[in-house]
Amino acid sequence: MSSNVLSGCVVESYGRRVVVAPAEGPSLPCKLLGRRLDVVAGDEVRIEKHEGSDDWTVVERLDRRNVLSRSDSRGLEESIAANLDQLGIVVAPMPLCDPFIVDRYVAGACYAGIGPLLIVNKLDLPQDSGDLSYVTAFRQLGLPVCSVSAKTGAGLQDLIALLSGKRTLLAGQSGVGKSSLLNALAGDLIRTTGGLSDRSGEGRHTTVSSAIIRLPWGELADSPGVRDYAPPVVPPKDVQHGYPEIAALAGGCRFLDCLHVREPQCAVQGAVGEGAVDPRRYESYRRLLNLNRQLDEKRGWRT
Ligand SMILES: Nc1nc2c(ncn2[C@@H]2O[C@H](COP(=O)(O)OP(=O)(O)OP(=O)(O)O)[C@@H](O)[C@H]2O)c(=O)[nH]1
Ligand SMILES: [Mg+2]
Ligand SMILES: [Zn+2]
Repeated sequence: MSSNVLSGCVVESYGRRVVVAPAEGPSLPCKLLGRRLDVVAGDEVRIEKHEGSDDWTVVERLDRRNVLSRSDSRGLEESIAANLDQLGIVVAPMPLCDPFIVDRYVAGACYAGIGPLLIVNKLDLPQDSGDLSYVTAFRQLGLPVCSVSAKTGAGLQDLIALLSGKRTLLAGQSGVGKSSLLNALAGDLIRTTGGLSDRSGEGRHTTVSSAIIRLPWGELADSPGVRDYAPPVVPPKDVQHGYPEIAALAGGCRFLDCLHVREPQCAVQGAVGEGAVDPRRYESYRRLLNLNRQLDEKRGWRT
């Protein structure tokens, strides 16, 4: 039996169903061959269609340059999107964002070798709509930070400069305006947006799938809003690599395997005491160290 074979990039992902954009021609809906194939938006794949059939099947995933992943509640690693150049972490004054989630996204991006970028949306809202004071610490870290309004278009030119020539995944809590930003940047696009819930003021989890949009100046991926984000489990000694300002000090610690918690002559604890490391970020590092251990234990119980 003869078959057609193509390769292309996964531009939309709905679990076991994906849409693949081949190098030429229209995008094709495909199903995944077998349960074990881990394929997400951004993956390069090989697809096949058998003679007489209308259905394309993803038969193989090609090598990944990188993958952004998360831990599920059992500590198991789950891919989010692959072959990214940048992670755009979107926050807004409303709904109020948890800076610890931003920290963990930055950590997840660092683990994966993907550059993080902080996008502060809803610049048009009054100054007192929500506390954004945590943003300063990220600026001081040297993280690119861009303030924009998807509604008025303010700051979008600066944002485009940061996104140009790159594939960026937009991630963050529900309702911060990821889909609105995509629509504003892409002009007449199609991503559905939703309001905030009247009762809780949280987002409505409007977007349910990840999709990559190809624009003349770069590629942008929308993703569903999260309630929380936990990076994949790593060895305890590597948690610090999610906090570049902490990892940078580790060379000054007495012990090579210092976790910067209770060890004597620890350069990190010293720097926190002197105010050279943001105390909230240090607290966040310790929380992730704990979470990482808990998830590792859960993962261990399964195997
Ligand atoms: N004032 C103001 N409102 C905005 C802005 N951007 C988005 N919104 C509103 O915020 C709400 C949520 O926007 P979405 O784009 O659906 O948010 P999302 O991050 O995609 O949410 P999920 O898909 O649920 O993760 C909508 O009511 C938007 O109109 C902005 O720049 N200013
Ligand atoms: Mg959305
Ligand atoms: Zn230390």
